[in-house]
Amino acid sequence: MTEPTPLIATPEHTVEGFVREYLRELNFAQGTILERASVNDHYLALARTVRHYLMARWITTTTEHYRRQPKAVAYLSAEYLLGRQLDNALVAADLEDIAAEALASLGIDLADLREAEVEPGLGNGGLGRLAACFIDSLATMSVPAIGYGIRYEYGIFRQTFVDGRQVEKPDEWLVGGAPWEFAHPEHEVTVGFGGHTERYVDGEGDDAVERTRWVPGWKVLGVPYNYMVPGYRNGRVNTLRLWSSRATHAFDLKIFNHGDYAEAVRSRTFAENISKVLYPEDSTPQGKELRLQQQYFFVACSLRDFINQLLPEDFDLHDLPERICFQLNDTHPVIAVPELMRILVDEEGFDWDEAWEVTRRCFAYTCHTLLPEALEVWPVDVLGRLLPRHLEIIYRINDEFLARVREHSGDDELLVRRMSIIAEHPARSVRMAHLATVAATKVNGVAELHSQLLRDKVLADFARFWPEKFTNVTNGVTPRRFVRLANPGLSGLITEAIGEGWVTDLDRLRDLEPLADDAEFRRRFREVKDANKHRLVDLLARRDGIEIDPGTMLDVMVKRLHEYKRQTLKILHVITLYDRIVSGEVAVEDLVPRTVVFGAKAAPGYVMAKEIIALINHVGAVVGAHPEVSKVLRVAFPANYNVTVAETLVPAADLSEQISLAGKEASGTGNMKFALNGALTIGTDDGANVEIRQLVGDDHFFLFGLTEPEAAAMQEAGYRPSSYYEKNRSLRRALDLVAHGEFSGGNRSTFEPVVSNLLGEDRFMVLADFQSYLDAQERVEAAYRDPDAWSRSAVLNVARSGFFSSDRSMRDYMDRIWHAEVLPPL
Ligand code: GL7
Repeated sequence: MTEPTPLIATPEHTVEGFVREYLRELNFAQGTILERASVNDHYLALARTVRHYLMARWITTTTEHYRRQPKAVAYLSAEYLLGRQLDNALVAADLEDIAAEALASLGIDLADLREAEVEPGLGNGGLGRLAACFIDSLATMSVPAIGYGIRYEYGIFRQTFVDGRQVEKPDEWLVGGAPWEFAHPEHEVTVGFGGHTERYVDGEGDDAVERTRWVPGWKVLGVPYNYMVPGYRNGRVNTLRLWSSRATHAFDLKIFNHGDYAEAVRSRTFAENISKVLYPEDSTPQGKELRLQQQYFFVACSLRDFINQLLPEDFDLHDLPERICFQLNDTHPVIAVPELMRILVDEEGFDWDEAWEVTRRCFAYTCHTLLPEALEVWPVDVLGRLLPRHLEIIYRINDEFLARVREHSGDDELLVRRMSIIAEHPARSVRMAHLATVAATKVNGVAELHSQLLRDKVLADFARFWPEKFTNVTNGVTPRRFVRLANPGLSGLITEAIGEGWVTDLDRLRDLEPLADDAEFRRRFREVKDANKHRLVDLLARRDGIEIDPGTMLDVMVKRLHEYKRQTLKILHVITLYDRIVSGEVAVEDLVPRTVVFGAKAAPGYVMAKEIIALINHVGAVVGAHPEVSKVLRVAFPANYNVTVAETLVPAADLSEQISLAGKEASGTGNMKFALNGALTIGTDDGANVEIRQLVGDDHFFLFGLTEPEAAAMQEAGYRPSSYYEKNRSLRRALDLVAHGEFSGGNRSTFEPVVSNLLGEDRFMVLADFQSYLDAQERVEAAYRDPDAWSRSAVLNVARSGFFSSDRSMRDYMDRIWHAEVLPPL
């Protein structure tokens, strides 16, 4: 690359400048005029206008990365749950006021255009959202970083309810146009699949070496789509590069040459299927072959792209570890390890040891789970058929690794079997977490407790073998999206009190602590919460036709539907309250009025999760229809919970439900968003809850439930859930109501699977924690009755949660794992 040509000037940062640019977009890109434009025309014109203000920063940042060749980070993630782009870009470019005024001068309401954006839902839940927070923080901190992933044509399904049951609809997020992406077909990458490997002799005489080459059976193309990742007012814009699959041009030729149209189209369909749809399983991969194709497709494209496009032509790949750290976001991208080995050994002529030395220094691995069923495993026949060369490489990595284990452990064959990358039972397969751990310079968990359990349980043999490899980085969330953008009222209040530095230095929230004792500040804090509740009331009325009372306590449980997260525990609490009122045990006057809000998608194939959704909706209907109960208790379950809904819901919440069985939720990040927005947490000693409680203080957190060691010991001793049913009257009554058809029109079979699962197995110990949860809820009620004390606690939650900024997470990754450079802000 030579000197960059000077840029066309960025549009003027004024209302007039904005109007001019906007009208130009409307006329020349949308081909319409103000009077004729549809809402979508307006939205697209607006998006492009905003984008123009960021363009110079983007080009400058990219050019500087190329010129300086700094130590950088490539985040490899199969998911990015981005949320809407417009507002984030407006805030980053400092254009909110200008844009609103400019549009108003044209008779357009910015709020209407915001609503036109369909969020890119290219992720399932916490893991995908975390990736989105991380790239935001990296850009804001001027770290040279690139995100690599997949441009799914269909993101996470759109959830609807029919008779209270989940029905999935395709997420057609691209149909209205995609103004935030830039396609670069000229940078397409070819990716092979299948075929076979062959040995050949390279060179002659003394120089002759035996080499291996992979002859793929078929190929597909990856086309990159670039997205801006704007830093917050620091002049930097990083890149997110998502890959879309296409058939190779050879297939087009075939159509003409052989007239075999059907076959050509079939091949095309195969290729295009790879990036067609996001797998909707959260924490429980189904081991589908297409998923492995997706994984290999995007990492092969990304490595090739990094080497060909981002490194200078004369770059010596021996120096790769000085230039990049590829961060593996869970096991999904781990096939990148044998891919880099293949590139170095087969294509670049490295000898094996040299290649391994480079590879192992280039990767780091984040594990995001503790559930054994979430650890990805690929049957060797699937992997070998799809990626024969990679399987050979994995075998060799394993052989060399196990030789070292034997050397160190004196042939402890049980240990060798446990640590092997290849599992023999129930079927011969590749354990991707083992491969990642063997290859990575560092392995991290995502909260203190999780990292500890990784070291002690899930990866204990590895932690003994390589203690220095293991570290923790507690997750974080971006304060830009989840406070500054989502909660303008609170943001204004904070800025007024302590200045605006907190947006990029969240530890400053500490300065709010004294204000928790200031009655006037608390009053204004309550005013903000109240206004946020009214915003939520409007949203739910408009979007879902759900009516809620802003005068009630807002008790919120939003996250994927999973048994380990224990939405059933929450609904059993609701049923208990219902029962107590209906049976006359308590008078409605004695209860704190609450609205319990759920938001949750279930993986389409996860039958029990879908039953639980139906149960919640049915309980909600009965509760809402009861003349007495509904005075103090309502259940709202808006369908299709997503990032956009979270942005209105989280700031309105009073109570945050984080009630997983201890030792099961790796971290959680919703828990952080709620605390930062001044909700109090009712939670178990699990994941990042532990750290939230330590920071905000026991008096401002409602702890309940078994600890991880207690739960483990109880399981060990033989957990018998029915004993709780027998002992605990409230629990018995609640479960009996469900079993007897109270919420299913008298039909006893409807929720039988849920009840018998709880009574028979109850893998996540809902019944064991039930009483403790009820007791904690009584403490919540008592606390809520004193609004002043409650808001004091809420303010302290905000003031003490600055640690949970993803900027801090990024600093920790930088110090402990990446050691990348930081560029000066522009
Ligand atoms: C998850 C964990 O379940 C969640 O606790 C964590 O906060 C998140 C980000 O680290 O990662 N692991 C996982 O497989 N999914 C998650 O959300 C889908």
